Amino acid sequence: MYYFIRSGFAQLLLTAVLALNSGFAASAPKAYIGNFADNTVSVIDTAANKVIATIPVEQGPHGMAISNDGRTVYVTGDGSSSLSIIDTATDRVVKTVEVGKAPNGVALTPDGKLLLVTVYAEDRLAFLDTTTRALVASVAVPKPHTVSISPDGKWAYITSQEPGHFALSVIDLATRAVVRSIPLEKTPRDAEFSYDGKAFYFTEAGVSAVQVLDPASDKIVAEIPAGVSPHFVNVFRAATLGMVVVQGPGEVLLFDPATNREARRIGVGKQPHWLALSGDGKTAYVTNEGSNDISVVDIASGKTTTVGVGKAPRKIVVQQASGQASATGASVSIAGFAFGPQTITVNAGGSVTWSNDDGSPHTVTFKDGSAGVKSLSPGEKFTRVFDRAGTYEYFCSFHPYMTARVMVNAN
Ligand SMILES: [Cu+2]
Repeated sequence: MYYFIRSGFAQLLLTAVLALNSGFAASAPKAYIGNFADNTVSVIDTAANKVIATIPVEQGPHGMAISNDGRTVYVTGDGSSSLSIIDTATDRVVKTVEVGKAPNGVALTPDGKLLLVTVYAEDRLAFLDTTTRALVASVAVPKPHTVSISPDGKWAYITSQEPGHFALSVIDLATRAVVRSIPLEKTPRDAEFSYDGKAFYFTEAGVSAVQVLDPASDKIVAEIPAGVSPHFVNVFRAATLGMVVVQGPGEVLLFDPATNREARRIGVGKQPHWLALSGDGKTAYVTNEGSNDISVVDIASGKTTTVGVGKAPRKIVVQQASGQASATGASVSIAGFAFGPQTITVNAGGSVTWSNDDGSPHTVTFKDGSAGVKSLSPGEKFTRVFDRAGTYEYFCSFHPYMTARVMVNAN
């Protein structure tokens, strides 16, 4: 009898633990969608495909970016002069920053230290320090619309929409100066570097094809016929095929980046605007500006699920960390006496590999005393698998100011 009661108590404890675990699962990757016409951001739980929060932001949410650790979302208010900064832990705006009139596109540098903001009505590109959240620089660019940064962090390409002088403005991020301008005949729309930086894709108003530019020569090397009004285009790290959002027919066009040939098409909602990919590369999230919803696309099967959001959804970002880790294994680079990224997220069972890309030896020492590495020489690697959910703080015992963490999500 006593044993029986004990057993019942154990079961109660187990239930409590399971409830906690499902709480973790519910906070797995979220998607953030800017609703241009009602000045809100819809938050979707990608596990349930449900809107779990609606966040008021500045007028005309337009450009969006998410930090590498998935903790911060940046949204410009096209009809304002502000940038809203959302903390994804609470799904609230934690700061509104004055950046200049009619801010459009945004992009984070690969190290996450700077956010570049195109300030359309003031003909300039603003640089925001993401730590202090203060503007630190400004570079003149006529009617700047979108901005894309090369994966090596050296260049920013900006679509410049000044009538009669359409161009891609190229900015050297080390000197923060426009170094050249690539003239275009038509108004440039979206423009993106591929994940490996080998190609640069862009679309133009009135042109039914994607332009493929070789960033080494700044020459257009191919065109991908897309149909009426191609808008967003990119080639993501986690997917083998490139993706184009085609507004006229309401489709996602998939293409082979090696040949620039069409692979297939998947129908989505009305007047699709933008696309974000899950970290594992399996699911695309497409905003449908004309039907006030998003299409959740299973890329392998082409099956889509529709989720209603606010009015005129345009941009979308999706938390990447956990999924990306499970697909490719997460990696941390030790360079310049720092761990990068400082927070890396994996799913339980996922691995993290540290590479010493620095000139001196370092350690990976966990505060809880669990398995790390006592000395990692330049060029060496260390991998650890994380089976249990939790936050693992670590540092370098040679240089204790070098601190970082691994966050492990429950599966
Ligand atoms: Cu060190």
